[in-house]
Amino acid sequence: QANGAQQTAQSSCQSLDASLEEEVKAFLINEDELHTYDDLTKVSPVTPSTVLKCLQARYSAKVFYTHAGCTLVALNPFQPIPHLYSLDVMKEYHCAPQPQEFKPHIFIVAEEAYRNVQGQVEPTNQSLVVSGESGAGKTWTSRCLMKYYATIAAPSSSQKCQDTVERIERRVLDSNPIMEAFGNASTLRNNNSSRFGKYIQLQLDRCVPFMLLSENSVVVLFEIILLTMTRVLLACLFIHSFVFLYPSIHSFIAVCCSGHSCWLEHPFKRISWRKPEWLSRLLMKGISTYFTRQANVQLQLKSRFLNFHMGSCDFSEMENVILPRLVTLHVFPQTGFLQNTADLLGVPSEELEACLRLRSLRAGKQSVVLKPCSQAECSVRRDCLAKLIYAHVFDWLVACINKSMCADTSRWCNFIGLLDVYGFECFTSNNLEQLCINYANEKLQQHFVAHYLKAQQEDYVSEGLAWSFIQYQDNQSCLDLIEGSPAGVFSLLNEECRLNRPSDAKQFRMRLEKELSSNACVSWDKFSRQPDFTVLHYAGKVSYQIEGMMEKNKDPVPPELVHLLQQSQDSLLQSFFTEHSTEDSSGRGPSKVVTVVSKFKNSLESLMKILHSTTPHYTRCIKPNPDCRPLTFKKEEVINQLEACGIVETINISAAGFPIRIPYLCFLQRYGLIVNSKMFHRSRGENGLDVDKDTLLREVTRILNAVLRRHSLDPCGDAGGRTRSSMVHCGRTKVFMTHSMLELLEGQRDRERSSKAFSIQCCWRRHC
Ligand code: AD9
Ligand code: MG
Repeated sequence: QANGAQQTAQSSCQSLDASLEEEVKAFLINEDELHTYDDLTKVSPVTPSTVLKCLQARYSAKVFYTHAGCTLVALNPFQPIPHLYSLDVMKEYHCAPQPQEFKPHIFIVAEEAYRNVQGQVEPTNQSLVVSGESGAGKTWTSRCLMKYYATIAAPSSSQKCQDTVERIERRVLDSNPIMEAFGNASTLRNNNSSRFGKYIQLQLDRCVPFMLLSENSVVVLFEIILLTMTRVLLACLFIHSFVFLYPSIHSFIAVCCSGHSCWLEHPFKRISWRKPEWLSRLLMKGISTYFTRQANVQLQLKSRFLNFHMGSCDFSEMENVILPRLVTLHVFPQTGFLQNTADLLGVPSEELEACLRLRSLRAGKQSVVLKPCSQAECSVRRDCLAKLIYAHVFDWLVACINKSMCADTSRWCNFIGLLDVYGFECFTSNNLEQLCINYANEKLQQHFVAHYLKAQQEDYVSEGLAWSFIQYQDNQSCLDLIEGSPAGVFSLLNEECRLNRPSDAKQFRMRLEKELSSNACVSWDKFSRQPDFTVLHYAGKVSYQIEGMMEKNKDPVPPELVHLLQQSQDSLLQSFFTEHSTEDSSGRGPSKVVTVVSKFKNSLESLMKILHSTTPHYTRCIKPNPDCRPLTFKKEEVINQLEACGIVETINISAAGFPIRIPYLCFLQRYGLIVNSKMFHRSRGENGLDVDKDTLLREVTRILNAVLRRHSLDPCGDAGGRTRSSMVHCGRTKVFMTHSMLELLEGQRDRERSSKAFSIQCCWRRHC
């Protein structure tokens, strides 16, 4: 009898434990099950380390996508996973009535945006914002998204439609290798690193359903909004890493064309496609002449600098070859090179030499004096010429692609925009490039936070909760520090540049300190060898060197160079500079300097305007190890990125509100035993619980009040102290609470359970 009672007591405890464990999984962390958490916000408690553990477990289980509330986290597998992106998978997500119920995937994001943009009632423009550090997979993800849209647009019906779609798909996808060829480079962090930010609009004609595309109903519009950076970044690459540039910018590797076909020599693969019309025009227009007049020079360059794979394509048989003048210009000191470069540019060699070696100074009103430049100044001029041409070629290429895609901006279209920008950067030495990049990321972070809070707000409002109690850390003061006017780093930098006096880094640092030290986001290291300032970004601290910042900001273009290129025999090159003003015609001095940071800020403002007018979808790409090794997860690497891309910040925001949300019935099932609720036992019974919401709410409130009273907390929530309202709120269907309230409930529940187990044991002993 005694044994029987003991067994009954034990088994009832065991079954209680087993069923409770089931519920624990619903909202408390269970290490063995970590990889099954599809959404990081469900991991509880939500801390950087639990998030990290969860991602690691998923990565080991080869699960690369995870939701984080309204964000998707994408871990880079660094190896092809073909089945993940197959045609069948695309169709599955596209055809599902509720794709959100499927496993997290980039296609869920794509499909959601696609359905929103077509919304029958009120279609809205969509933005897919892909962020992450260099090599994390942003460009890959953007390509995936474009492929998805190109694929799902394929109609099942007529052959004619099929052909049209294939053409569209080809046009959309072809633009990628071309843009990458001209705008990507091999860097230490990523051998196909994008050196420009792009916002691609997939436009959709409102009148034509996406599935029945007419030829012009979907177009790609490239908005290289952050292109200004190209020159800045190139400047950095040129000056500091001569070696890295050459085997890098891929266009300088090759676009090889012959007849109707062309090949792009990509670092990983050779891409061939039918020569698009724009490229034929480009070639006919004679851009090739810049690069090809001296075939022997190219061959020399090829063998010397370029990782050039010609494959089956015979160099001498090529109709046209495009190679960059940048490369030719950088081997300038070689014998005969001046002549070759001048030939390529279609300008007299003596004039080219004069422009590079001599600076014209105005002496009085009429006369001009020519002053020889130092060797360093000559190099700056040479680089400036290269950058200038490159920037114009890039702009022009983008315009060509847009034209070939039939982008009709005048027609009202809905669009899905893809944003692929450079991520937050922090190197040992940071300068204006990093300040601009990190400023852009601050702006995007602010946009994200505002959007995320809005989503939270909507949840609270639909649950009938007030919103005002949410407090969160926004990054406005960091933005004020950078873009504030008149006292902000950019304004002060511009002011300094406009004074047009020899730059003095130490003096400028003193000025910054005087004007900005009231801002808590900046700090000063008095002992640093180089003058610098440290900014506390949302993603971490970054120290910026002041030396060289002013020059980079001015990014001066010697007027002599522009005049020279305006005289070029090549009509295309000449056309690049027809509108380029250097001086006002009266000769009263240089026209107003438009600095790099002003241009950058303006580009960014246009981008933000577009983003604000669209519904955003965020994807955060994570690079799991620095060496791009397949399926390798380095915790330190990932946690840094989680912080840098704001996932931890997102968690903090959610922690500032009521991150724990438990439906009433679940709550009752778990904590009902605290007040020995009858409903608790019924809710756990076979027939479940069938009560109205008010009764449920009353019972939930009884439990909450009991726990609060036990801890001498005021359940009525009056002013002062920790009141109930600051820890828990009851919505229409869920209980919203803080982690500390959860702890109180859990503690109380544990005590109740052990005292119950104890009384069962006592009862059993008494029985004995
Ligand atoms: V940068 O800021 O332009 O330097 P991205 O764009 O973030 O950088 P990219 O998309 O170029 O990185 O990805 C780097 C490499 O990771 C790619 O070349 C792929 O080899 C690899 N990658 C990224 N995502 C995936 C994926 N989903 N599956 C397989 C991937 N490989
Ligand atoms: Mg990229």
